[in-house]
Amino acid sequence: IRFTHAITRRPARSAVDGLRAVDIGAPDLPRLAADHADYVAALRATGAEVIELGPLAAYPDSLFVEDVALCLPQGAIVMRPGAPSRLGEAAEIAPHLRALYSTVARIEGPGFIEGGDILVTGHEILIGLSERTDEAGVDELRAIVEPWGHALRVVETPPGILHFKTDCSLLDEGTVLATERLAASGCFGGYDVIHTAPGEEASANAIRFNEVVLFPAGFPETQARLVAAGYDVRPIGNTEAAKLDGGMSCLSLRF
Ligand code: CIR
Repeated sequence: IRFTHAITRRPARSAVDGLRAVDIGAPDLPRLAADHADYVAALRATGAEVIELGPLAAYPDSLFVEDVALCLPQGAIVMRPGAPSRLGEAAEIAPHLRALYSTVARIEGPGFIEGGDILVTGHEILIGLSERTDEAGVDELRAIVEPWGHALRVVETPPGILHFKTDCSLLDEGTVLATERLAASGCFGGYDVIHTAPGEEASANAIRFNEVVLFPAGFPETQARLVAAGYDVRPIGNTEAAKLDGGMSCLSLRF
């Protein structure tokens, strides 16, 4: 939850063509850009250095940088996205990671793994298998990070949920925010869990970043639960990224 850096990528105009499970219309580009700018400002306000990468027209989903890498203290790992249209984003992020890290590993395949399925907590790395992340991808990641001292635990992302972290977030080393449907799978044994309020499942994807919690605006009951638990909540507009199934965690790499 303590970070000195974040990497973000500004949305391209092609974001209107981004992947979405249910089409409720294309994101409004000016609003998407404004929300993205608010997000970057909130990260910067904590004192972190935010590296803003330029838009990539060829990759409509490239604003969701979280999916293409995993940043750990020992090094960075370039992921291998399970969405064919996103595979090329991995090569785009790699040089930026090499500029920041002396160790940059890469998932070579044939497996797939996306950062949205990976929750790094105070004592382990939780990975949800999903439509985007398979056993072979996890095995390859394990071979890289176990020698670095990380324990991996593999769980299932419930069907119909894009990524494991679509439905959960880390609030502090031992506390998660999660939907009831995900917590019901039993994957958070040993953690304190704050549930999203009924009907506010779309607010489960938040991020703890230094002293603040970046949280999608428009989910008052869940926000009140976080405030009552003592968190400093910064609501950020997310209506447009949400049309592409994106949320707070997807928009940055944090390290
Ligand atoms: C996708 O389907 O890949 C994008 N439209 C959304 C990615 C969201 N990323 C995340 O949850 N980490």
